[in-house]
Amino acid sequence: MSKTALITGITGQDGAYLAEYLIKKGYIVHGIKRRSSLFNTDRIDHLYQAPTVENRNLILHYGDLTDSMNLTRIIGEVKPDEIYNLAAMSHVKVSFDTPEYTANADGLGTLRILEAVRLLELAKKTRIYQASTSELYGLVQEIPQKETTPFYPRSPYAVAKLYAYWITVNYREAYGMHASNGILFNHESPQRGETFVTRKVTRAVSRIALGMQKNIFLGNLSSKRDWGHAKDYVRAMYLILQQDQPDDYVIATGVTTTIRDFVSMAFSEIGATIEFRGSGVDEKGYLTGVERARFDTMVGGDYYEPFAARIGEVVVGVSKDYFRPTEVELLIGDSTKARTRLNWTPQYDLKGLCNDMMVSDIKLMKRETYLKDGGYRIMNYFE
Ligand code: NAP
Ligand code: F7E
Repeated sequence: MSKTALITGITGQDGAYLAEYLIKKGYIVHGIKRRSSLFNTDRIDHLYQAPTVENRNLILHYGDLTDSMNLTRIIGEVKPDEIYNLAAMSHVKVSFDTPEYTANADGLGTLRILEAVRLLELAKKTRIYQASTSELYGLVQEIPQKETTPFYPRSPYAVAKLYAYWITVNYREAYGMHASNGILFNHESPQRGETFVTRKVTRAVSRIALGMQKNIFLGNLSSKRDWGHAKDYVRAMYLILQQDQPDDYVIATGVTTTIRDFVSMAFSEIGATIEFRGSGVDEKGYLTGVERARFDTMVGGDYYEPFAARIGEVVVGVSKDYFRPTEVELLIGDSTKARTRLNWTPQYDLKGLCNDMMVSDIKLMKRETYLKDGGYRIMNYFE
């Protein structure tokens, strides 16, 4: 008998990778997607099966984490073996603009799922994975951060996720539910949302290389993140739910890097070197050189001359618009527990991740016509 999983947030980065992973393992996957005035299923279109297909292994339901009755009905109908609660308003900076909604979706949304499972008397059958986050550590109390490190959230997003973390622990202890938190550090991929910093950078560097954009403006270049690949991290989610006992696990690479160094790394993927000069909002990144062979391989010989002509120019700027009211300056995770108990190890290092994203974005930028919708996409750079 195939196992049945229900994924909230299936249209997001992690939801899409997890759905693909579970389907390959023989699962029947149900996903909750929000109604949108535009198509919002790009990331899972390759997995989609029309309702007319018999014995489907991917079934989508309309729903929302703010709608208890909807969630209870879906969980009651699907009676999943496993629920992966990945849905969230996941952008830290946007959470300062939409704090109440973020608390409702990210905090109470988790409670709605746990309570639905309990009321439907599925507590003994259904295992629950809660998408917890390294943002819980915020103003870090220990370096590196592990499962026992005290939390100190620094945004409405993180505070909402703090509630979600503890309500998951509470339902586990109060009702004996198999409910676990994955405390995942930042993970990225070619499917990463365009307004998170790594993807913003790989998209922009690709467009600069192709002559479609002059420069990129960023916020705090000095904050440090422990970045892994989403493909590795969804594997950890699955492993957490396969354990006999529910528990909480840090998932991280153990390597931390500044935003500034990630920008240099993205440029070096196309053979270019950058030098940063100045400080604070006056800091700028200058294009100082380009290695022809590497550029030709990654981008294409046709684009070399106009790009090389820009040596000496500013390609990276800083804008105060991208700074947050309170920042998380340093994240670096210690995932010893996951590595020993789950036998989890990441396959990608940061260079491999950056290469994967750059190859994908150069291809994507070459394909898309930005004359048509460029304005709209450039607007997104301000988030
Ligand atoms: P993402 O790409 O932003 O995806 C979020 C998903 O949640 C999307 O499918 C989105 O739908 C859906 N969603 C948002 N609000 C919803 C609501 N009210 N009701 C139902 N669905 C809703 O995020 P991700 O990077 O895949 O992250 C997955 C989860 O892990 C999130 O909970 C995030 O907070 C958490 N997390 C992420 C990271 C990371 O580095 N990626 C690290 C730690 C924890 P639309 O597609 O319609 O917007
Ligand atoms: O920012 C700095 C920014 O938005 C990373 C979410 O998946 O991971 C993610 O949250 C850093 C911050 O991710 C820009 O100030 C500089 O220090 O890519 P981000 P995040 O805030 O770490 C955690 C684990 C989650 O749980 C979240 O759901 O980069 N930064 N300049 C910038 N960030 C953005 N977005 N844009 C900039 O221009």
